[in-house]
Amino acid sequence: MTEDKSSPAPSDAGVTPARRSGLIAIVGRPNVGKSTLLNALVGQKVSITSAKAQTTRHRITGVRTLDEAQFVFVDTPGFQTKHNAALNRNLNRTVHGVLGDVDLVLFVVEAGRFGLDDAKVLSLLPEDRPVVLIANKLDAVHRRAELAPWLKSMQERRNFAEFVPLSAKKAADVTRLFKILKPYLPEQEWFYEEDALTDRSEKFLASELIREKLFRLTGDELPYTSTVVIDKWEDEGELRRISASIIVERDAHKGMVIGQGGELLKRIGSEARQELEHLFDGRVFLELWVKVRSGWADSEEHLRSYGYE
Ligand SMILES: Nc1nc2c(ncn2[C@@H]2O[C@H](COP(=O)(O)OP(=O)(O)OP(=O)(O)O)[C@@H](O)[C@H]2O)c(=O)[nH]1
Ligand SMILES: [Mg+2]
Repeated sequence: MTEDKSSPAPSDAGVTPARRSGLIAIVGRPNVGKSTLLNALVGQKVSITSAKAQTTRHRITGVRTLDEAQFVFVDTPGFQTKHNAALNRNLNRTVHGVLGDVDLVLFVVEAGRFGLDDAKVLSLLPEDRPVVLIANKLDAVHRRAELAPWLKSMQERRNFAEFVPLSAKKAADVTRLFKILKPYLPEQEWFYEEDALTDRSEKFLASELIREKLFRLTGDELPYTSTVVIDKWEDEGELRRISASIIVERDAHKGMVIGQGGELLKRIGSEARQELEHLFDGRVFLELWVKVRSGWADSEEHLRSYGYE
């Protein structure tokens, strides 16, 4: 519970607006920019992003409190329609789980595009909740004239509460989005402290940041079924000593991660370390290993042991 410093004295009643708070799910097919949007809304990176599809694997809560309103956003994995491995079933379960108890849904698509995979996600959204259509990557749309008929066609797909074309990478667009969303938050007490950013631990954020560098620095040959686990974590005053393993499915993948003369693994480690030091505002000693566990992404047991809910 948040300490209630700013609630009005009885004589002020009616002057200070009542507190609002709500749970807002961010859903859409892979790679439409959900996590980029979450980070922009929170004002700090709490969810990793990459040009590869299927970057996000967990539900990640990001919190932003502005005046009397606390926005609790939940980033979700891009909903899978193609593959059916245990990992993908797990990701889809996560999306379903989040949709159960939200106040509002942000359905993210790429502006000007609506495919079968988008339609599949739309069909999962609860009928009885307001859904805001976010048409992201507006900066990448060169024929603006075609957007109006596209938006009109979107109106026929569902009774959307709002239509918001934007770019998650433009600060002014994100500010505008807060104004649009605020009226949808129910009047109720906040769930988090005023300065909370996420419900995730330092350990989780560290493993995710390493995975982000892995995803960003390796080519498309490395299948998305690689993951990162933290093996050891020691705090020595300001210094964090972290030992982590990158888990891949095959020996050949191990070589891809390590690179010629170990160069790539070094770069993954050094970029991850720099970002972790910035995030934790303290020194980090990071040791990285690469291990082969064939079939981990297809085994429910392995998934659980690697932290998949
Ligand atoms: N041009 C442009 N690119 C964007 C924008 N938002 C996100 N991107 C890019 O789109 C790619 C995917 O972004 P993510 O935020 O990882 O997408 P996601 O929907 O979370 O993807 P998954 O977690 O894999 O489902 C990245 O390369 C982003 O930089 C935008 O507004 N404009
Ligand atoms: Mg994501």
